[in-house]
Amino acid sequence: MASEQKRKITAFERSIPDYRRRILVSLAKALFLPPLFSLAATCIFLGFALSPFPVLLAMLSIPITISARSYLSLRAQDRAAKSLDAVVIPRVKGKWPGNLDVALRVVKSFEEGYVLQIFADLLREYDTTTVNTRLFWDDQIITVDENFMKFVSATGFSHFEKGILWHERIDKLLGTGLFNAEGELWKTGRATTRPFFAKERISDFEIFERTTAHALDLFASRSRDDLPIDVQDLMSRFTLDSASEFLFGIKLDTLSQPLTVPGKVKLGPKGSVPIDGATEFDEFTEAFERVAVVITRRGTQGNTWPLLELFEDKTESSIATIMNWMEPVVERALAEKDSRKRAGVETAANENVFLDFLASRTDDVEHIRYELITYLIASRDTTASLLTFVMYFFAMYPAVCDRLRNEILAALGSERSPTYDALRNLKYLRAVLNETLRLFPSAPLIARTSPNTPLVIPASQQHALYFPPRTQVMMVSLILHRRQDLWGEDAHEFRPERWLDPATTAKVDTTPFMYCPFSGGPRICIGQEFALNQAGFFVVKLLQHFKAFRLAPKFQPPGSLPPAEWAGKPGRQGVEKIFPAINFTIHSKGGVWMYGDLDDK
Ligand code: HEM
Ligand SMILES: *[C@@H]1O[C@H](CO)[C@@H](O)[C@H](O)[C@H]1NC(C)=O
Ligand SMILES: CC(=O)N[C@H]1CO[C@H](CO)[C@@H](O)[C@@H]1O
Repeated sequence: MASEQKRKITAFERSIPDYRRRILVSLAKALFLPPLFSLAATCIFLGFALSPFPVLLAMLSIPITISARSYLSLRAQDRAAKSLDAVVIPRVKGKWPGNLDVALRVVKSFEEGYVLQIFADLLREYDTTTVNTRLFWDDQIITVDENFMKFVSATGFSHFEKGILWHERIDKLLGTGLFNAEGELWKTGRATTRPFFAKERISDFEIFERTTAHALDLFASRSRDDLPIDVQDLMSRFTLDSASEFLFGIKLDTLSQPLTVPGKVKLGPKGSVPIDGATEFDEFTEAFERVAVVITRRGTQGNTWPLLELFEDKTESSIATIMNWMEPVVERALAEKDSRKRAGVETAANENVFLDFLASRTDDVEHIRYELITYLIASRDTTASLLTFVMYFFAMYPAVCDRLRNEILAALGSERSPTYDALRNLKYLRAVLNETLRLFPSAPLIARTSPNTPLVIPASQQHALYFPPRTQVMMVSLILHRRQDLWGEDAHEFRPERWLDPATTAKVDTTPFMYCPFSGGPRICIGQEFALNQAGFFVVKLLQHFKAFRLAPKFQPPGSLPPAEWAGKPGRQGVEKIFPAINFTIHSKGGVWMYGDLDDK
């Protein structure tokens, strides 16, 4: 654990509402006010008689108030919907108060079930593509409806924000960064960074070359020793090293740190970790990994996480380490800009580095730091997840691997690196990436919160839907991407060939939100092209050197293989050879251990 570090509080941070206050106020409202009122009322009307009656009534007043409030708010919603000529979103009706039984089902499914299956099940039970879970008497919308998602992300974009729950969890880390910003701040941020992702810049593949070679060397040397490697770990080092290089101009060089050893790992928060618990990353990387774990945990705990952090903000020490590490890096870039300016040089020496690009546009150290950490988070696990699942599919479907390999070798031979244009011409490669992101979209859940006024949402169902005010909606692309009514009977199968069928691409073109691994609308992933280029580049080099892949289930840490009872279940659950899980991004429990067969030309 990092020692207590001091850091400067940023200007942005001073505007963040205090999560402790929010949770204490809502607890007081739910747990203390009703009994207090009830006691006061009994005293006033019955006098101070010492009897069990007022106490009993005071205790009962808590559930009574909650139920009454919930009942009144639902009836008010019903009336509002009617007056707006919309229908209410189907509500889950559990057996226990507050749908506690459903909540337990959700928790159990997140721990032991197939990834997000619980949501697919609920939607099927209510025969709908949008449902209101009403967990703990709260509106919480889940949707896999392409038109609903189009409204939230694109046509009705201006109505939605990331919402208070999101900001409470993550503001301190991401601050004014693009991923986190709202309104005008977001607009300016987007316009400023947009040019960095222009075609000229992302066609320069030199930055991918060295890191790719390094990662493939590690894989190859394992293969020569006839040992498996955890490709999920390999890919997250690969993407962290590449991202830090193009973002900060600094190599974190996690690929040079000792790899996890086959057979000597246990389950970690997001893959395999060494049994003896030691990783040897530098201070920054450690803090970066640690803060991601806390923020994800906050997400899975819902809006009650502040209860566990009443006395200590568990992100504080990691954020201090991260910010203190970045400050001199940013200061140096700004100083270099100033000295260039004094020397009369107009442009930055190397605007291929995001930091220099930002430094030439603003002097705001705090904002630059927030942008850097934002882009590191947004680019790292997402691309690693895509590449990990591509390799998993190569191992599962060797015919796909062979076909892609033939395409690559025919176009580029076994050595030549692809250019931007060469990549674009590899149609089957793009089909494989598309298909992988269809079944395993790296960021499978996107949340938005509605404004203070109710909305009417044009959905695919016959009638427009009433959307309650100040309510969160979770858009679940993973389930949407597997809907048989949109994708056909074989929706659960990995079949890249579907993308070569003009009927599929035509349908995707006319129904854009049926496929949205990068989201859509104004907040569509700004790094989409970059990610596809980086992933495409890596896959080309991979298949130039390796001809086949085999999973190594014996090396998965205990508890990370699909449970026996999954076999024979419908959809992907019945065929999966790994245990997909989500912790913000999608990954494989315990990593993906596999052998690679080198092509010894
Ligand atoms: C396979 C890789 C990737 C996938 C699947 C992916 C997916 C997504 C998705 C779904 C969003 C929308 C999130 C939301 O609105 O809540 C998003 C936003 C974003 N992505 Fe990506 N991403 C990937 C790679 C990257 C890369 C490589 C970068 C940077 C170089 C990047 C930078 C961002 C940023 C900055 C945003 C926020 C944009 C905004 O709010 O305006 N992403 N990404
Ligand atoms: C891949 O998906 C995109 C939609 O994101 C589509 O426009 C494109 O045609 C697809 N390409 C291939 C080759 O599958
Ligand atoms: C499904 C999964 O891997 N969940 C993990 C997410 O991260 C937390 C720690 O932050 C783990 O406890 C979970 O097991």
